[in-house]
Amino acid sequence: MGFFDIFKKKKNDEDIEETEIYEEKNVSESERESESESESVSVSVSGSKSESKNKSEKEVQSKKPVEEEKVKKSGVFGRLKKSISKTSGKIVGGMETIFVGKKEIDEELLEELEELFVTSDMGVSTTMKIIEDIRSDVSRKILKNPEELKKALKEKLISILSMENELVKTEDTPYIILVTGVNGAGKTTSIAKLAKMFKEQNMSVMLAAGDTFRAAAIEQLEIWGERVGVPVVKQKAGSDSAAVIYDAVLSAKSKNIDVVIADTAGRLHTKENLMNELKKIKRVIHKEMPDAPHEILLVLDATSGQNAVSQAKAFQSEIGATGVVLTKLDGTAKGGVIVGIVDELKIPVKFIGFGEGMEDLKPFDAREFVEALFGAEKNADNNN
Ligand SMILES: Nc1nc2c(ncn2[C@@H]2O[C@H](COP(=O)(O)OP(=O)(O)OP(=O)(O)O)[C@@H](O)[C@H]2O)c(=O)[nH]1
Ligand SMILES: [Mg+2]
Repeated sequence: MGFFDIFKKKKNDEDIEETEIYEEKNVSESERESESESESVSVSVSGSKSESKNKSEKEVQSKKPVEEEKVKKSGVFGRLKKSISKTSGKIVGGMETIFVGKKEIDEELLEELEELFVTSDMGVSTTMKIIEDIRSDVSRKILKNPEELKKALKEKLISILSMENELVKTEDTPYIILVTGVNGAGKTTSIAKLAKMFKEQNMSVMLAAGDTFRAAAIEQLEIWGERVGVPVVKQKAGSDSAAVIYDAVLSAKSKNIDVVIADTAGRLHTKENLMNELKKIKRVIHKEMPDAPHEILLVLDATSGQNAVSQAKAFQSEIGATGVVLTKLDGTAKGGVIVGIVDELKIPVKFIGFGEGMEDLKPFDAREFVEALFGAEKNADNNN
């Protein structure tokens, strides 16, 4: 199943308008067949596009030609690796420094590692867990030297971060994503990046300017909407956020839009106001569509380190979150916070943001992230 296969197979295939994607993209017959083993169903995109009811599901998978995808992937991996170099320097560079000249794993080494992980924003409880595991493996002679320890730590990080993180699937359309988070976390920018990503998956997108607290927030979303080429539903500043988002849901329904991404305020007069507003938005959407919002994404700024964990705790208990978008991983050494977020809060990280550009957001992949952190090319690094 692909990350973006958000629509479960509908009960009645007749209801589904399939869109001929491959004709537009000029993909050869053989490429069509080699792609996509996923059994998910095609997505209703836009009524105006040509239909092809008799095409098999495979044929209408919204995927790009394989080669193009590969090139893109390796480009993204390179950028990811570069952009998380400060976090990598802190965690992996720090480990290298600790390991210099060490022939065996002693208590001093474990204490130094413990300090390194705590100061890398992984969080105290997660750090303690990792160190305890290592201590036990050392005493059972599973880990015998620092080289083995380094490999074990890498696998440990992958295993902590490897949490099921595909987007929640639904039989409904439109798919509703509510984007929350404190001000400045990167909500609006991430919404634009997400909209672009869904568009590239051949899904139609509509944005809802639910941050009605500031006029500038509405304008900012409109500008992004224009750049990405997606419609934005808005009202004037000061209007009811839930009403704006409700309008967007109705409008998306009537226009057969696939995905609605709703912006929300990051700050109101009080934190209580903010949480109440978010709860109201949830209720209003839920009334119209019982399974929606399908995703409540919490946007967290990696540069805020452990503060991001406290924010996540607050949003988690007040409104629930189906996933985290961790932004600004570029230019910070505090990216280790991702380990604490997943381990302590058990909220999956669904996307990571690593730059201000439109391409600087991607679905989170634990192994890829840790490989990037350890500076090794994915696949080139065989079994460690
Ligand atoms: N370097 C970097 N900057 C980012 C990233 N994501 C967002 N930003 C920047 O962070 C700043 C705030 O982003 P916004 O998207 O406006 O944040 P917001 O959560 O919508 O903020 P409010 O609307 O004030 O609640 C902007 O200058 C963005 O360009 C990222 O991944 N990396
Ligand atoms: Mg904003």
